[in-house]
This record gives sequence, structure tokens and C-alpha cells, in this order.
Amino acid sequence: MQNDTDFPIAILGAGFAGIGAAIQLKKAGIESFTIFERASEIGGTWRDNTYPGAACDVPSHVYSLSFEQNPNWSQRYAASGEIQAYLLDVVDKWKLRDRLRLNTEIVEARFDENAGIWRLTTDGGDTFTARVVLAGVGGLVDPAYPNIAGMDDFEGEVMHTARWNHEVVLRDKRVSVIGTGASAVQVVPTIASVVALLTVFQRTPAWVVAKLDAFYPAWVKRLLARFPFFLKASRFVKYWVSELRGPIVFYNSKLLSAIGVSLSKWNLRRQVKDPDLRKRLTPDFQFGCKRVLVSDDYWASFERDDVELVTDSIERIEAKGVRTDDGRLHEADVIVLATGFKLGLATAPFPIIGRNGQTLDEAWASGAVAYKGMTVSGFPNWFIMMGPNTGPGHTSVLVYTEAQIAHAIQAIQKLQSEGLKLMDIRRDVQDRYNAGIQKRMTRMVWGGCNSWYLNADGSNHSLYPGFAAEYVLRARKLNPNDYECVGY
Ligand code: N01
Repeated sequence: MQNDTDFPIAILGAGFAGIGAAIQLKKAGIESFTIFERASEIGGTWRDNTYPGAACDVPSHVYSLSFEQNPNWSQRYAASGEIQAYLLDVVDKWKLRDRLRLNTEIVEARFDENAGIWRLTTDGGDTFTARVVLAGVGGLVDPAYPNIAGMDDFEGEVMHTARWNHEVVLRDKRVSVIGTGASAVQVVPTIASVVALLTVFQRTPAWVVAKLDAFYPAWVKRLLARFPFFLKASRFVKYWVSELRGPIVFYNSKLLSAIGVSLSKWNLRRQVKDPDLRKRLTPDFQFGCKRVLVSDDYWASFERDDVELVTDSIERIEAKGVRTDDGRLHEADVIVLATGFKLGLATAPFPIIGRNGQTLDEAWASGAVAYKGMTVSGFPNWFIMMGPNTGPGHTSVLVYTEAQIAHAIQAIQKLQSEGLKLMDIRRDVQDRYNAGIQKRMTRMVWGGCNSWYLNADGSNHSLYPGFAAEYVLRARKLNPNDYECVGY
């Protein structure tokens, strides 16, 4: 049995995954961890996404840590600031501040097989060693900036939704929003009534279903705080509602797709009266193929006289605005890029060098693969949270993350209690698992259109092809036989 101080653990990233892992380590009595965070504050997505209207599109009773449930969510889908405040509270409650190394970006990780340790190098040139790394650096972190000609010519302000500049005043300005994905459906209705003119550039319309958001009255919050059973029951019900709706979003089925389409078209009809406008907002691809969005007021924004939907392609950005290929110049004072993120899973987040000098990018040359999305053969003692093929299109990603944390902690306990040097997922086990995942992909709906879910070759290495509950059952429990276990 090795003691804690001989067993440093590095947690990379202080978002939901990293913070959740730290708490569970503490609960397991393991204190020898450090959380490395490249930004100056914790929070990940909820630190970075502060655009007007930014909120969770999964109910907060499910989109929160199951071991840190919050009776005080103000509404079903909490706003970004409230989620960030929750994470800050959790960090204080669990006294994680002194475990954090903020402003510290890991730029290289190299496995020393003789010693069974990972050597981590920071952007400041410091080095740290870790017996185990829990990597929770997120999949949708770095903004994707569109490659549109003339962007530098624009005389006004340009900002990405994930890097909102709160000093830019939008009131009474002409604002152009490029993109109509999950971020756009939140920002568009929120700023529509503030700006003088809102022009929304839609390349591909999205299926949007009703959000049915509501504030929790004070008595409900008191009830949930007083009787945790009700809070757990609320989480349980919301989890199973989203889970049971899952097949509509993920199976490639005409019948299930028709159900989704009718739900979305009902949402469109109740918000938009003009049949021509409805037509322009209606997707022509199968329901679920791209992420299904939720909103009660996005489509209604286009009924306003001061909001224009533009479906002509963008030709270039000019000094005064956005020129579309019909020759029209859409004048603007501010351009908002709601153009999404670079899929962080496509490559390693920084050079990660495993056994025999192999890099993770080399291992992932034909797409990111990992055993249950967590461990990659040749990269021992390295556990990914929110890794390949673990994203949900229908429910809270945190359900998956908690299973990954549980798995990693069992591995840490095994390494410690048996004095092992390393645990490396067996290549045959990893390959068999991923062959099964890709086989199941053929029954899923995601191959039929272009989205961030897919790699350039059309393969899907981002989403899990099935129910969250099934993933949790498969991933939560460590089977030591799946791993090559090597002692000193
Ligand atoms: O990004 P997106 P997002 N010219 O990639 C368009 C999560 N999220 O930030 O569809 C013109 O969905 C692009 O058009 P097209 C969630 O997982 C969660 O909105 O490629 N348009 C699309 O319309 C989500 O899936 C929450 O044709 C261009 C849009 O930009 C993920 O983040 C909230 C273009 C990008 O949509 C990403 O969402 C927000 C160009 N050159 C986000 N380039 C929660 O509430 C791109 N587009 C939890």
C-alpha cells in the first residue's frame, strides 16, 4: 500500500468534470491531488459563456452534480451566471481553492514508464509529476472563428458568443448574428428587444423544441431544501423524462423522427404565424441529426419588425457590415459570431506522449478512440473525462462524467492498494469496445447531415450511441481484467 504523498494525482481542468473528480477523490479519502486550470478562475463552460441569455439547455436538477444537489435553482434551466455561482460555492464548500493552480496551462505530458509517472510541463516551464492524470479539459472549449473574407475590414465590434465583451453596448445598435445553433437560439431572443436592428444569418435552420422553462416559487425551493427526498425525486423524474425521449433524438427511425418533427413544428407554429417565414426556418434534414435545440422564444423573435432572417450565403464582411451573395450589404455596428467551437476531441489538447514515445495524436490519427471514452491503450494511468463517444444529444453530460470519475477512482485505489506501477487498457479490449460503438453508429441518426458531431471522414467520435443509463452501467465499474496491470 502506497501512502498518499507518494501518489500525486493531477486533475486537468477546473470545470464540472475536474471539480466533480476532486470532490469524489476527497470523499474516497484521497487528498493528494492538484487541479491545474489554464484560466484565472474555475468554471469552464460557465466561466466562458456569459453572452446574454446563456443558460443550460438541460434541466438544472439533472445538470448538476448528483452528490451536490442544489435546492435553490431559480428556474428549470438555470442561467450561466447561476451555474457558475453554484460551482464557486461547491469549490468553497469542499475547500478546493488551495488545491487549484490557476493560470497554469499544461503544455506537455510525457509518461515515464520506468518510474510509472506522468511528467507534466506547464506554459511557465515548470514541471510536475503525477502517478495518475484525470483529464477534464472539455470538448467544446475553444471558439471556432469562421473563415469569412474581410473580417478584419469591419469597422465595428466583432465578438464570439463564448468570448463576450460586456463593454460593448448593444442598446440601439445594429447587430448581426452569424450562426443559428444552441448559442444563437439563446442570444437572439435576449437581445432582440434591446438592439435597434437584429440581422440573423442562417446557413442551416435547426429543429427547435419547446423549452417550457419556469421559475421555481420560493415555497418549492424551501420544500426541496427541507426534504432532500423531493430534490432527489425531481432529479430522478427529469433524468428519466430526458432519457426516455432519447430515442427520438438518436435512433435513425422514420417514426421517431416524425414524432420529433411534429413536436418541433408545433413549437414553430405557436411562435411564427407567417407561413413563408416558417418555411425558411424549417430544416430539411432528419430530426436529431444535428443537436436539437430548445427554446420558447427564439423563433418568435423573427416576427418582430426589427429582426431579419437572412438565408442568403455570406459572401464577405466589409467595413460597414455583411455582404451576402445576392449583392446586398447588411449594415451593422456589431457582429456576433455564434459559430460554435472547435471540437476538442478531434486531437489531443497538447502533446501527450505515452508508452514507447507514441503521441496521443498518433494514436488518434484515424479518429479519437478510448475504452468507454476514458482510457487509451499505450497511455497508462491517464483517465479522460468527457472523452470520445461519451457525449449525449439528449441528456446531461454530467451523468456520463460521474461514471467516468467512479471508474478512475477505482483504478487509483487499485494502483495504490496493490502498489502497481501502471494500468494500461488492453488494446484488444479497447478495439473490441470501439468496433461495437461504431457498429451501433449505423443505427443512429447522426450520419445524415453535416455537424460538429462528425469528423471530416463522416465518422462519429463524439456521441455515445445509446442511453445514458446503459453507458453508466458499462462504465461505472472497473473490470481489472480489461487492463494490463504492471507492478514495480
Ligand atoms: O455552435 P453550433 P453553438 N457562416 O456549432 C453556423 C453546446 N452548447 O455554440 O449549421 C455561416 O451548434 C453553423 O451553421 P451550420 C451544445 O452542445 C450548449 O451554438 O454549420 N454560419 C451553426 O448554425 C452545442 O451543440 C449550451 O450550417 C456559420 C452555428 O454557426 C454546442 O455547444 C448552450 C459559419 C454554430 O452552431 C455548440 O453550440 C450553447 C459560417 N462560416 C451551446 N460557421 C447549453 O445550454 C458556422 N456557422 C448546455
